Parts: sequence; C-alpha cells; structure tokens
Amino acid sequence: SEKFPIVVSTWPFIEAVRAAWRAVDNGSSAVEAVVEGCSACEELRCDGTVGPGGSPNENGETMIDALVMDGVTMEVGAVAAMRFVKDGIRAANLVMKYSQHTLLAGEGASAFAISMGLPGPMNLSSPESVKKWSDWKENRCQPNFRKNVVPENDCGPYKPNNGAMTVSGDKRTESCEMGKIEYRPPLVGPHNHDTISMAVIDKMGHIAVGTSTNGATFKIPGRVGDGPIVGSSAYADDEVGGCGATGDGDTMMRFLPCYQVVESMRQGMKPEEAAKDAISRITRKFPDFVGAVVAVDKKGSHAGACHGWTFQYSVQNPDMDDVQVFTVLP
Ligand code: SD4
Repeated sequence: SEKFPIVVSTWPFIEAVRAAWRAVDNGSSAVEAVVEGCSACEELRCDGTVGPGGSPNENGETMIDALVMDGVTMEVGAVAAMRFVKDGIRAANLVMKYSQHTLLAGEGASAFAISMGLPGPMNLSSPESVKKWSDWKENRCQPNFRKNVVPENDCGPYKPNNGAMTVSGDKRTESCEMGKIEYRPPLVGPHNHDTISMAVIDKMGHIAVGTSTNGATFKIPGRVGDGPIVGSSAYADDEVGGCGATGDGDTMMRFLPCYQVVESMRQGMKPEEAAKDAISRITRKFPDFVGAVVAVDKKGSHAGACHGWTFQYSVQNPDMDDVQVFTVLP
C-alpha cells in the first residue's frame, strides 16, 4: 500500500511503533515521532538489547549507540559507546538540535547529554545484564569478538547458548582445547536483535529515521557498531524515502546498506528490489552474514530483505487499526 503517515520499525517492537504512531497521528513531526518510538523501546528495554540494563560488553558494562536523521534537512545527531546515560535516542536528538556536530562518543557524549538536561550519570547495568555477563565470563571458552586468539587461562568448559547466541551448524562448539579453538564473532540471533531502527513519514510527507541499541553483546569495550553510523543503520532523504538496518553491524557498516537502499530507490528501484540489492552486496563478500534492512519510499511503500535469519518488521499506517508485523524470509 502507498500510504502516509507511516511508521516502520525493525522487529516486532509493537509498543515502540504504537508510541511513534500516536505522536505522528497527533501531528508531531517525523523526527519527534522517531524519538518517541525509539525512546519507548529504550524504556521497555526491547529484547534486553536496547536501552539501560541491556547487552553488556566484554567488561560487563552496558553502553548505548543511537542515531537520528532528519530527511528534510539531512541533519544527523548520534552518540556512540555512550556510558552512564540511558536515553540514547534523546541524546542523539540533542546532538542534532543543539550542536554543530554529528557524532559524539564515549564520556564526551554522556557529558553533553547530561549538560543538556538528560538524567545521569547513572549505572546502566541491570540484574539481567550482570547475570548474562557473569554466565559468559564463567564459560569463557565461548566465541567472542577477538579473532584467532586464545587468551591464556581462559578456556573454561564451553556451554552453548549460555551467553552469546550461537547459530545452528556452528562449528564453534566442536573444540575447546587450548590453542585450538577458533574464536569467531558471536552472531546476532532470533532473540538477540540488539537494534531498533525506525522510519517515520509524518502528515506533511517528511521523513526521519532513528536507531537505538546496546550494540553487539560482549563486544570489546570501545567498539562502535553500525548503530550510530549514518547510512549504515539508517538513512533518510525526503526526496526518496528511508531505511533501517539490523544485524551484524561490524560487517554492515562496511557497506552503508541504508545509504545504498536510499540511493537505489533514487535511481528508480522499488523498496523490495533496493533492499535485496543492498543485502546481496554484503553477502557476495560475506556469505555467512546475518542481517536485514527495511526500506520505505516517500509514498509509504515498504519492504524488507534479510540474510541468515528470518526477519520481521512492524508497520502502522492509516489503513491499519493497529501495528502489523511483516515476516521476511531469507
Ligand atoms: C550492532 N547492529 O551493534 C547491532 C546489532 C544488531 O540486530 O542490530 N542486532 O552490531
């Protein structure tokens, strides 16, 4: 269907879409609606991987990556590896509105967010994130993000699914012998979505996109994923449409898939073709890649594409009484 206003979000984040829909239906701008929607997900701690108390890093600390983009002005605000402040999307929006910068990282991002009135500094851990981390730590002979390195005295009994997600057919379970194991990155999986990425077209036909995530579980501290990278996790241009992405951010950010989707639509591709094309550019080089994009054109036509998992995205537009979830097969 070709309809707007419209809210489109990665995954079945129903309450987040409802929150954005309420805002846009009441006449809020696309940017305001994206902020309300992503913020709802942060408060609900969607999937335990967005907002405070979600996915910890290698040191057990929860951090926040977030981004917002206004497709009218092409302004962007983003925060990366932000500590001590729970409101990722609001912090990103403050960067966009009240600074001349695009991306703030680390403690500088936290300090700016607090100086602009967001609550903090606060501990972003929760009992769940602490437990997730200590379980993983105890069974450390598990995949992490260090390639081809077996840290000394760091090869406890391997227990699948006791921390980072494993995928079926995964060779990592085979051996946990010192010096033999090949460390591979833990992949995102069906219950480790990690990211809300949302696009909204408001009543004026203006588009905005936003992303919020804790990033990859057990990442090396300091790692910045695709979340706060414009063109990677999200991109919008009023003249064309918008895009959101989710998945293995370390791979995706090398391809700027959302920039690619929007530019392909500009060249005349429909959302479905553009989404599939963006994914295939990644899988040609990385056949094991796990991820997805969702595309919406300026008229409100939408489609998703994915690889390595079944992807779901959520939509609300004037034809729908409530949020509808669409399933996309790889
Ligand atoms: C990341 N893109 O930090 C995030 C993870 C994710 O669905 O989106 N998972 O790599």
